[in-house]
Amino acid sequence: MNSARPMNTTLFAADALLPAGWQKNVLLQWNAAGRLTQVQPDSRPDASMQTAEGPLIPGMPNLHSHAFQRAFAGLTEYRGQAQDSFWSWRTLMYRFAQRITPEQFEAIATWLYIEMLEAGYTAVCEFHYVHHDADGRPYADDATLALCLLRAAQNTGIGLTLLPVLYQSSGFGATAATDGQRRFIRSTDNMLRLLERLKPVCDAQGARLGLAPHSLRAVPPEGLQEAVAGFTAMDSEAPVHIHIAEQTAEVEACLAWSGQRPVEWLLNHADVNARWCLVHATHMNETEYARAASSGAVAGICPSTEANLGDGIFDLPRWLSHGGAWGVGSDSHATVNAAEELLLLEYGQRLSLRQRNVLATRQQPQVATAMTLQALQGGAQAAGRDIAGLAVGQQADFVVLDAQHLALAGLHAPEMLSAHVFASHRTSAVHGVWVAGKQYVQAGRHPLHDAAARCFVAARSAIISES
Ligand code: NGQ
Ligand code: ZN
Repeated sequence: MNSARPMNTTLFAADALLPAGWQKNVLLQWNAAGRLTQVQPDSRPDASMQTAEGPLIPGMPNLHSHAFQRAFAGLTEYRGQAQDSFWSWRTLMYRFAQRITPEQFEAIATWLYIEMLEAGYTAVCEFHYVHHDADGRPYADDATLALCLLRAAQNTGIGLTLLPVLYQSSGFGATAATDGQRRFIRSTDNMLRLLERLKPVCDAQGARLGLAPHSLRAVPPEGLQEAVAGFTAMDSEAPVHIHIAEQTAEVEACLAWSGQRPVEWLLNHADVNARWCLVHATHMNETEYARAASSGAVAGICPSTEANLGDGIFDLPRWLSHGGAWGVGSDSHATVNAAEELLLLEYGQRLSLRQRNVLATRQQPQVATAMTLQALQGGAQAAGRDIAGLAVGQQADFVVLDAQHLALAGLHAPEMLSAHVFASHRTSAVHGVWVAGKQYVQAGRHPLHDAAARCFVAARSAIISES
């Protein structure tokens, strides 16, 4: 299946957001491999050239996704016990995860990736941990569910970083995994074999293969050390993602186990560097902020999920004061919208600091512009792919906003992006979306939108009706 339009290799935009900021009359040109070969401001369109319908912005990488959870969004927004929490949500999520078939898994991911493309994401890092069948037995082909994700990315056009997850224990101190975790569990050797099996498949479709030790709760020290070492021997630059310090109970349990906080423990026991993405590093002390930021690791912030699960607020100004890189993920997909994640992230900072325009910088006073450029850099680094924006050599991944959309009409380009992020509107201003130089979204819609939506609803209905 190929859902892209015929190849056009140039586009002219009256306004485009380049790494150094907004530029006028930008000519973009890319090669057959979808890499930018020219990004030329102050150029003139010739009559034959396709022209963007509004401001052109780089496509946003989504650095953290558990695709199957999209079908679970909205299903736990009721009180189930005296005090619901991350942990009570997790119990329900496990129950949901136990029932999904490979066909349903692929249908959910396919629809989700279409939603992402239509919402301004051009790449996704899939933190993939449902490996086995409903009874916890490996599929005849152990890569079955990973291949569903690869096909979903291929069929929709979104760029993929596939992060198979190592999951071995239910808590600190290598406590045995629970029955609810039976679909997730693998030995370290088995994990390395899966990575070897997936590497050529990823390479063939331009996906990046990484590794995700789930968390310090789920991976004992030996597994962490051996898996990272084994994978590094296979690819010394590939991304490594981990959930860390998301909940205060997790910090306390880590202290009780090791005398160290999770981020502190990780920095003391692993070679954390620019390959790493620390997902939900929400609870750090000052020393951890300083050390983790200067390791070069990306902070993976998932504003809508972190709000939905009651995690806490990441101190982004403090992280930035130490030179930290960051990006956004949609994680449980309570929200699937790149602009809304930026909105929620800035609003969390405003609410906690009682200030406005917290994430503006001296060079870039426009908050939405500053955040887009920073999240793009961090997201591209976490994805381990050349998707860091509109510069020669990077992949031609970009989004054109509709300058005629009511929220944007009559504004200058930087304000159009501000309105897109902050002047929330019932309909999106995302108009066209290109990945590797191919257009996958036209007039706000992906060609597979209707068919994929139907399959998603059927899959979700079937899963729910089993309960
Ligand atoms: C996950 N999600 O793996 O889907 C986790 C919950 C856990 C988030 N952390 C499970 N948001 O962390 O144990
Ligand atoms: Zn997660």
